[in-house]
Amino acid sequence: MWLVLHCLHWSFVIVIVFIVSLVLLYKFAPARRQNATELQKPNYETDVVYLVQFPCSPLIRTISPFALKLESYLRLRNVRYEPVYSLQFSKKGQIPYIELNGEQIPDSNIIIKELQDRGLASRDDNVSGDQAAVNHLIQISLENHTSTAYFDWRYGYHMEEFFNKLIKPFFPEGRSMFFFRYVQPYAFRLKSRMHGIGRHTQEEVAKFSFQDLTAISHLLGAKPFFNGDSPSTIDCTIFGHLVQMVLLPLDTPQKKFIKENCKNLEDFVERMKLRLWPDWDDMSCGDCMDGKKALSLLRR
Ligand SMILES: N[C@@H](CCC(=O)N[C@@H](CS)C(=O)NCC(=O)O)C(=O)O
Repeated sequence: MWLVLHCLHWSFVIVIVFIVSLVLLYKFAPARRQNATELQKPNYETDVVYLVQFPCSPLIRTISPFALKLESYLRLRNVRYEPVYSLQFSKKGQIPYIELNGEQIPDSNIIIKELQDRGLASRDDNVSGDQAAVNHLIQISLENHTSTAYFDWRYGYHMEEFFNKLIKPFFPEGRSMFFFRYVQPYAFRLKSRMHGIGRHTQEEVAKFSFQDLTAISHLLGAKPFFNGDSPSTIDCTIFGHLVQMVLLPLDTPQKKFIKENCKNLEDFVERMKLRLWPDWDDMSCGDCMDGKKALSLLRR
């Protein structure tokens, strides 16, 4: 028995070391590092925000809640922007990022602050100190807890269906897609485990996310938007994540929970779509990328 456990333990360690090596090799290969600062939109216009994001996906616009938050925010604040579709990650190794006057700025939260500091986007007005504090906590919960729960479900355990429905239609084929499809499930389960949430059963993880959703639904109540009658930054953040749960064409536990228990969140998604995304269907279809693909994507 001890020997079996011992062997299991070591085979687990070997598999993990193998996966970690693959991930590290992939993420930090010299060519990748070199490309990270290459402009995805070299022929840019002054003060136009070029939003570098993944190729689009059917029904949900993008698989990245962070890119959807940022793009919704740019629309909310009427910032002049253009999407650039790419699979090239930023120097911090993530998507989305922006290119502004030849400079790359990663991370949706840093970008929003930078745009405000540079006078390219207005700040939220009419948000009290208490509301701002609650908004901050909602954002932190969604970005560091709820999203890990629903990512764990889709990337860790339902990748094949997710890949066929959301990635295959408009993403190019190639090495990174192969990696995403076949290695990411293991890499994500390892990531969730290191995060801590992945040490629980899938049922428990789903229940944690339901608690977050119940709290968010309670905070919205009967209001049209989270801070009152008109949308603000936090609405864009929440919208980005709710789309991943409500509109994803997969039977996720979070979608079922929202439909059965948080009707106001489902209505909120539709309200945000009407307000900021009258072109939602067009922007969730492959043709919207015509003329807007980065060279790095076309080269693949
Ligand atoms: N804090 C970042 C999070 C961005 C993020 O996690 N992006 C994901 C795609 S949705 C990513 O690039 N993941 C790759 C990785 O973290 O290695 C933001 O707000 O922009």
